Amino acid sequence: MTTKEAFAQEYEKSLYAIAGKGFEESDIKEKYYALGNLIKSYSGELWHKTRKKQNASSEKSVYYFSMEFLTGKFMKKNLEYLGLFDLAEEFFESKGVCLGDLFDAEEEPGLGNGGLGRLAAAFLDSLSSLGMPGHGYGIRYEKGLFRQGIKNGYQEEIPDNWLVDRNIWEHKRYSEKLEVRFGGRIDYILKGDKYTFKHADYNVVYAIPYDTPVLGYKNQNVNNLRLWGAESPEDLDLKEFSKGNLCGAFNKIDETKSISQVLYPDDSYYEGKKLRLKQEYFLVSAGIQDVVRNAVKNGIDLKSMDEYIAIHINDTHPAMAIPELMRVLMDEHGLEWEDAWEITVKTCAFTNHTLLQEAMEKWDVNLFRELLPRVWQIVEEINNRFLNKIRNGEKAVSLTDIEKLSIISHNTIHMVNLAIVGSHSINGVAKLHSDLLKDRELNHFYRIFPEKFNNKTNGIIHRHWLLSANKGLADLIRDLIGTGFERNPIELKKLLEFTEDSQVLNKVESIKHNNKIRLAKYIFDTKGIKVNPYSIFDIHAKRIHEYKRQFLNILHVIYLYDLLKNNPNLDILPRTFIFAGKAAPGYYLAKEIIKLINRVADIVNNDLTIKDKLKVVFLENYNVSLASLMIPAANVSEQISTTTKEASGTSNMKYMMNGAITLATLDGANIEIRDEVGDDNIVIFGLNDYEVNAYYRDRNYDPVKIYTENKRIKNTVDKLLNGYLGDAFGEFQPLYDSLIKHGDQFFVLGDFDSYATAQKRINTLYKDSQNWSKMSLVNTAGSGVFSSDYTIERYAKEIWGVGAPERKD
Ligand code: 26Q
Repeated sequence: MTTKEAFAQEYEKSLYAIAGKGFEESDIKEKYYALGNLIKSYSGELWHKTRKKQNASSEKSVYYFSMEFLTGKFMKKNLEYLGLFDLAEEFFESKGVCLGDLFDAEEEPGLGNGGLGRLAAAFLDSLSSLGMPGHGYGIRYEKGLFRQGIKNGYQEEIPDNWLVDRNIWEHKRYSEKLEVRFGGRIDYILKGDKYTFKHADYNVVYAIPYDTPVLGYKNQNVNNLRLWGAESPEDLDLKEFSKGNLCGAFNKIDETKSISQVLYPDDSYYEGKKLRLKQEYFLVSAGIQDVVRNAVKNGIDLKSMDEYIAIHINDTHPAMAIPELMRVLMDEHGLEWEDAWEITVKTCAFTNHTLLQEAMEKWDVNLFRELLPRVWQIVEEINNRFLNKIRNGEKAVSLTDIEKLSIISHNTIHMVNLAIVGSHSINGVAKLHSDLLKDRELNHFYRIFPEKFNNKTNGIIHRHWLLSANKGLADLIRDLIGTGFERNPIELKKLLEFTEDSQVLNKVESIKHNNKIRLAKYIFDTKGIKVNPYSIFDIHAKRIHEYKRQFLNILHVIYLYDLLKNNPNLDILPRTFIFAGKAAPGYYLAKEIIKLINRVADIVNNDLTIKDKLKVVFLENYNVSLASLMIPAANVSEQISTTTKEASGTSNMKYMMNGAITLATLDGANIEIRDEVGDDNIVIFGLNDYEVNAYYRDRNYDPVKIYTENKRIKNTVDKLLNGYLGDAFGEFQPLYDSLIKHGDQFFVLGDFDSYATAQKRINTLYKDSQNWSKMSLVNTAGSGVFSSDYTIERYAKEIWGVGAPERKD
């Protein structure tokens, strides 16, 4: 693409343009901006060409609507995808600067909470890398997910001011701004013999697009991630200003801007907050208006819009895309209800990411109607027509079913019902999850619309988690099976030929060891804790939640520690338990779990009598960058959610790809991982879905009985209260109570023995290092099926009706 000399010259120019400085005078941030700017000049031309090609073609485009896109940093990825990484590295090395320092200068956009946001980013990457026209719509939050600090063992939330300097990757396109309308009233106007609706007295918010190029992997394709920022059309209030009320003069502007101020930090608990509703409608209205505007500009007849456009709704958060598309088609383009409805259902598809009842979105009718009067009317009409249809349909539907199916009931709008009724497809994100949706949670809908339900197991970007994050392993794989797996990760299966090759197995072990040394250094630099890279690195990193059961893990650590204290010569291999993850700021018990982990870490790490056989580390501020350092260093991947609670999980796939052994319940995609690698290469424990469901059904789970009858469990749990952990003020009483007084909703005690046995098995397996490396290699070999490229190919074919380019195998 470019030569070394040309690159050097262009970089010099870019530095002048960005900073007005030469190489020696400029600081690291300026060097970073200049390189970002240069990368943009390369990708910009490809972006332009892609757009031209897409606008001229009749190929169907996908628009992925999501309240979250957790992209991670851009610089390293863009260099890799343009094939410029080596050149850039060489150039900066020759100047005595480490390219990694430029990567460190980039602020990481934290525009997502966890799995759902990361999946959205993976899908954009795959769409672009497969050369498909697929674009993202989201919100440009001024403040991303809070940064996590730890003070006295407790989580501290620090605002994430990621835009405080500048974001070199985005392009503000003010001239393409759109109006989003809130509040006001609806007037009915008779035109001929037809009533039309006129929205009056509303408040306007400007939606300003900020575009970021999404590069495909070495394929010249560049798609778009369009994030909307809210601005006020009003200037400061001059009346207030001239009265000297400076604050009052800015009130309205501030209120408007607040829509894109901050990402809600909850990922599993829903609260009906007005600001969140405003955010969701803001995204949906701007996005839908933009899609339709583009379609019209490209000469698409809106009556056949579904042949050219697919809209994907990432969980219910953007489900108002359905009534909003109806509104735009009818009120702005004059379509009749029936036509608009047919187009809407054919265009929209929806993914569900959770079975947790407390995470289901519901809106209070009064709040909704006041804020979105026209959308409310449309939702009400959708519901009336739907209920009429099923009442008069062929299938008999009971009254209880009608109540469950209704979009509106008890003065509440049920967003999942709206999403299903208004889409042609609803999918879960792993086989078990999709089956539970059909058979249990949404069975009432499945009986009416069986054809809408399908499964699309999640996927991950192997380009990031293997090629980029674990260069050592990627190089070994290239030596063994060539480069085909880079574009076709299923070829990783070829590694199975080497499972008896001790030279290869030794290399697998030494690559893992080097990754562990790298993580150990980070742990020492950030926490001052010395960990032994020869110990088993056992990692549990994800959002902190009762259902993800970090509590079970740390209770087991307490048990192990006690065993060791009583018998320092106990035959166990040295183990380092590493945790990371953020708790929702309002989630009291999750924060207590963090405190407990840190307390146990303090005690264990400072106890000389156990001879370094146990270390516990809590790494702060888990994000994509930290995950990229941790995952390649893991020997054991903790995927221990209460069965049926984790819809899929995606970190489970990243760890196996990097050769960690999964310690898991048969939940979410863990089941599919087991199916890939076989029972010998994974360690499974715990209640299965039948047992969990039977407990829920029969209400006969009795944690108090387990506690009183099982000495080992009682001894361990009692340590939460009896001063063993040096807690003078009954600090851990709420955690104790969650098990003993409040019914242990997540079966921590029910699974404890089985977990302890599984951990013992890990210990035994690790003793045979050749066999462990073999298991590790089998896991990497089996990980190819979890590439998000394949997931996207299935969405394209089975949901969107988009022609994915044929694979050349
Ligand atoms: C909803 C309303 C108000 C405020 C916040 C929210 C909200 C925000 C984020 C609700 C849920 C989320 C995120 C959910 C999530 O990340 N779910 C995970 O999705 C992954 C991708 O499919 C799955 O692998 C995980 O199993 C699932 O937990």
